[in-house]
Amino acid sequence: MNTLRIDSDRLGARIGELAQIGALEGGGVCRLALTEDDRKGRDLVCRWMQELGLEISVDRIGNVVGIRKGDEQGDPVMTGSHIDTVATGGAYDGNLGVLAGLEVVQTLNDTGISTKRPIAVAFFTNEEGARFAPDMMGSGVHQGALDLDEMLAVEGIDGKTVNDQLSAIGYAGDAAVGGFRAHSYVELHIEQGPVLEQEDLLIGAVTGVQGISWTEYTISGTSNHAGTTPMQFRHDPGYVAAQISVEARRLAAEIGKGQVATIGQINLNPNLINVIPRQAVITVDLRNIDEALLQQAEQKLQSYIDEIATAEGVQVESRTLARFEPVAFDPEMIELVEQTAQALGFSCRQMPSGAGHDAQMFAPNCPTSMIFIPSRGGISHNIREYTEPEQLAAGANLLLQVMLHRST
Ligand code: HGY
Ligand code: MN
Ligand code: MN
Repeated sequence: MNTLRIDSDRLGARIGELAQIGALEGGGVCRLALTEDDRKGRDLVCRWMQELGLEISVDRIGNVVGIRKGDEQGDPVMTGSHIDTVATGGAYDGNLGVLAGLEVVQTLNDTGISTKRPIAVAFFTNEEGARFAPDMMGSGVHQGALDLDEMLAVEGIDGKTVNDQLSAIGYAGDAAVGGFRAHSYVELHIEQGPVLEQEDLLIGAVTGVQGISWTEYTISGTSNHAGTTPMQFRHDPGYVAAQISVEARRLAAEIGKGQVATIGQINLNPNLINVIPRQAVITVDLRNIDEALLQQAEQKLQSYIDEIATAEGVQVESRTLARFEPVAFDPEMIELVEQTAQALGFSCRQMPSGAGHDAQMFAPNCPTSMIFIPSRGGISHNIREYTEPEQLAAGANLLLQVMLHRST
């Protein structure tokens, strides 16, 4: 194993500087996709890419790719992630993968090491899907899994479209989408779960990503007076939304085998204490590593909703916001991550990802895997998200070695 190592202080300083953009009072980061803060974050990372001599391209959905030339032409060995966050995000989710990629480049620049293959570092538009669904939007378009025009037309939770907001922040690029191919893709990311910490391990060699199903249900009933309307005459969307929430939890327990269900949004209209709601809008996030079980969860929930809607005399319209099947990463890449971790003396285990990632969009098109490092308390999508500097450094050093191996 060579003695090349990243500069962990420099990596930490970049993570800290980027986290200032969209910083929340009391900690954490809010940098929702295609907002003014996203623009500022993009500008900063592009400046760093420029300073590192990368050749920068911006594509039609705002993905940004910086390429370090290789001795030979050809598909690059690629890394990257996202710099958009959820509204109550942390400094590491996504950001780490992009900045560790820049740190790999700077380490190679500083030591004058050239690689046979080009190296690419990217950040992808709207990985989170929190403002504009689906998640992994930019990487999905970049790799041809999602349609550009459909995604540009997506309206966000604030009624604005991707297309408008992309132009508003000045990142509607002209590079084509869908055809970019990497030689291989490896992404460093915090685990965002409790496994590595609980097993006192440093590295996760990620085997794949579980299936994701996001559905929005709009429930329409009869608004009425809270005091004068006898219970048997009610058609209450709020009550049906509450039942869906309870059933989703029960269903996850019944199916088991890693099935998860989350009600992230419930909006009532008019949302007043003494008015039976006219409408309720609820979102359901179902996930499972097993596609058949995920379909079972979807079907069982839908039948339950049909039943209670009839009983309550309300109408329910459903809209699919995201649907991605489980993805398996490349066995050779997984083994490379694992063996390189062991060669570096890092404890390591293979594990699937509970969260969606840009890497899953590359998996059908090139050998792909991911590197996980621990999340303190297994916490993420929460302002208390934290990972130790030594763990960040280990992840970035492993990324350096894996990318060196693939590009020389
Ligand atoms: O939802 C997810 O799994 C990711 O954070 N976009
Ligand atoms: Mn992420
Ligand atoms: Mn996330």
